[in-house]
Amino acid sequence: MYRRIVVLTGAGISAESGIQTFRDQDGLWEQHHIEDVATPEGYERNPELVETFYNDRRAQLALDTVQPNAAHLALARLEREFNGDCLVVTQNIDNLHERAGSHQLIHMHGELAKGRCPGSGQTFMLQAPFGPDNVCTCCLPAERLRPHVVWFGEMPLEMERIYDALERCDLFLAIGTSGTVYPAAGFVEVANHYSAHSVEVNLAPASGQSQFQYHMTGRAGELLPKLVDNILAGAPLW
Ligand code: BV8
Repeated sequence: MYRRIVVLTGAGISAESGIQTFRDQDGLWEQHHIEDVATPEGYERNPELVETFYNDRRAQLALDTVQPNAAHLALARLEREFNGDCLVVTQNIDNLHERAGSHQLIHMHGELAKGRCPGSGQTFMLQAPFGPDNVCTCCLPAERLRPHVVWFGEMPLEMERIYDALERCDLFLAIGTSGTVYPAAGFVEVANHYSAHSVEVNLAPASGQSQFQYHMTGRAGELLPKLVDNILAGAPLW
């Protein structure tokens, strides 16, 4: 039935792994001001505050209790067993998709596991928490590594590759994202424009003006395994 699938994931796919989302109850943006912790200006003003914000999230991700959930595993199974292209584009900076076994994966907003040299742009797997002593090895004098994270006002990563995949896909899935942040929130329009089927999986019922052709309401961990079964069986999704 389908040959090329693009899956966009947001914080909602990691919620069942115990990672807070941004805009749900007690979400991350309830405890922090976006402009203080997720903008270049905020980092400029108070790097320690931003480093603490990301060091705390790295520490949480390292907990044994935080593991890929059934939704991450279902997407990895889809990539393995689907007879066609399957690309996951995640807005999340956690590493749960990789740990579930996804390989065709783009982190369009960066990765918690990496630091970036502000001078050269080179990225490094982090060996220690962010801080004044965690510096690059590519510059003299060495520069303090910043989070390899796309902040508001910064260009998301691999956009050309993403738009190319969106224009060619015949199925676009959006899993656990509130569709509030651009350009990710605009991907469904591109998919629809190129006549793909568009399906949204979200805990909250679709708001009136949903641009998705089909909306599945419920937890991703519960709905995704069945949705993947149907895609693999070539069964109609609605
Ligand atoms: C850009 C960092 C252009 C990493 C994030 C002024 C200046 C510049 C740009 C702008 C501007 N004004 C507006 C913009 C555009 C801006 C934007 O969209 N702002 C919004 C607020 C209006 N976008 C940008 O700035 C982007 N860059 O536009 O660059 C440009 C052009 C030229 C030159 C230079 C630049 C960059 C955006 C990236 C920002 N970084 N994160 C980090 O700290 O994590 S955004 C952050 O929020 C996340 O990364 C994520 O992408 C985003 C959205 O969050 P969601 O993932 O959707 O999570 P949320 O909590 O919102 O929703 C969770 C959903 O899951 C809910 O719907 C819930 O119902 C559901 N759910 C919960 N549990 C479950 C579930 N679903 C299923 N199952 C469950 N169990």
